[in-house]
Amino acid sequence: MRTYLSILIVVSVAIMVACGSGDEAAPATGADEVRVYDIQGTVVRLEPQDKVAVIDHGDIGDWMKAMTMGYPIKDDAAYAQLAEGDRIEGKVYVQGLDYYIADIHITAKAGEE
Ligand SMILES: [Cu+2]
Repeated sequence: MRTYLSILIVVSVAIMVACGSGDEAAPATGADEVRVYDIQGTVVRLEPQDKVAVIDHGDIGDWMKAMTMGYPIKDDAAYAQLAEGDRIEGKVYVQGLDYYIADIHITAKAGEE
């Protein structure tokens, strides 16, 4: 019984160590390097509480097909300029599962061509 318990503890510690080192090793591998893509689309909705713009966009490189989805925008001034219906272009910064839009230009204000 003591032997069984000892093995259980050793295995548990080994698992914890393995998980811990995995987390630490992730950044060093470069697997989560930042990738940058062009995005073009139309603002269909703004969610100011989250500083998210829901954008109906075309294909984004090899990262995402054309769809309508929300993108965080970190730059307060850039976010404040946006209105629903604006056509925009900019850059999507992708790192792992994280992404946001920056370098935004409004190519046509809502209601204009
Ligand atoms: Cu998407």
